[in-house]
Amino acid sequence: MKETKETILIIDDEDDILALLSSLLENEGYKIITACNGREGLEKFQEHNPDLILSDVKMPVKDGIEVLREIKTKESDTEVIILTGHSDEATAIDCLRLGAYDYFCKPLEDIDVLLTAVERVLEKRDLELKNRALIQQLEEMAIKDSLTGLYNYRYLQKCLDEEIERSRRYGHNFFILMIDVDHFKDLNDTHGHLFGDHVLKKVGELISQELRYSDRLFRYGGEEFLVLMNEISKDDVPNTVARLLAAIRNHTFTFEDQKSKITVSMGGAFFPEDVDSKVSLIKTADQALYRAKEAGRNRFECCFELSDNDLALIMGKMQNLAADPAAKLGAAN
Ligand code: GH3
Ligand code: MG
Ligand code: MG
Repeated sequence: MKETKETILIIDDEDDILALLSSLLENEGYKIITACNGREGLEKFQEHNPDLILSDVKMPVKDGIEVLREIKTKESDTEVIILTGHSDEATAIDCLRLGAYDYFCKPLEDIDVLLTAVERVLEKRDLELKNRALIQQLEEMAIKDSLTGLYNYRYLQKCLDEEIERSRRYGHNFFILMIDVDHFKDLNDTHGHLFGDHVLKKVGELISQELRYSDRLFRYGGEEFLVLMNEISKDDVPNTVARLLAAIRNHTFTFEDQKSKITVSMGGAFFPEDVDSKVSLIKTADQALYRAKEAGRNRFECCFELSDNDLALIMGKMQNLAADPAAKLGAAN
């Protein structure tokens, strides 16, 4: 008996063929589902998502070719082997063109040949699925940072190039926010590098929780993060940065038996309002971040004017949230 339990759907309008193939393949350890015409076959396909279909060609209601066509247009991973009468061999060859793996003429002369084909096609499918998962994993690894799971610096460069291109072509603007953990070196020195690693992962999570679906978060470098935001106006900035500053300031980082609180500083810049190239965009946000550090940390700076009201909003919301971390920001307005 086979150990793996792949599912095979057999579609045929001849009861004795269904019975024969079911018993043979069940004996090999496969899980068998049967259908007596194309329409029922497609219903069972939807319901069970089988690994393989063995399908007759000439059947009432819906024939094997229609079954094959529908399955292949659904971009399904299900393989198909066609069973047909000798008089229909030309049609069976058409089925190969439509994506069937193989075909066999009935009556089946050597059942072992069919069993071998079933085994081979399922092995091929298994290998293809594993390869696909591996490629997906490699693609993820190429754009993600291994510690935080956030997008990495290399992917940021690509995204910025694309955003700038989009902005020039369609006139959209976008905003970048550089975020740097304050006195992170001291934190490492006091609590150890592993605690520092935990804080970096958690900061990534805390920032993510405050972002919208369309925002993208990157680990820019050691203890620096960058948020790329589309569809944000200058008026939205104070609210957004206040939320982020507060979320981090109010969190107590706990790892093993150690606890600590941290703050972050932020610098922001809009493209194309503030700058005209990727280099100047990064430089401008970086300079704003530097000014936030110089001004005492735990704050936000940018190169556009923030009104006194905006600043009061940022500080006010931070204090509100510090007093009541559960408070909703919107309520402070
Ligand atoms: P400032 O407030 O001016 O930003 O001071 P700072 O101490 O945060 O900045 P500084 O650039 O002096 O130090 C950053 C530290 O971040 C130094 C480096 O060892 C640490 N660091 C960088 N990457 C990692 C990491 O992956 N894990 C840990 N635990 N520490 C890291
Ligand atoms: Mg720092
Ligand atoms: Mg830094």
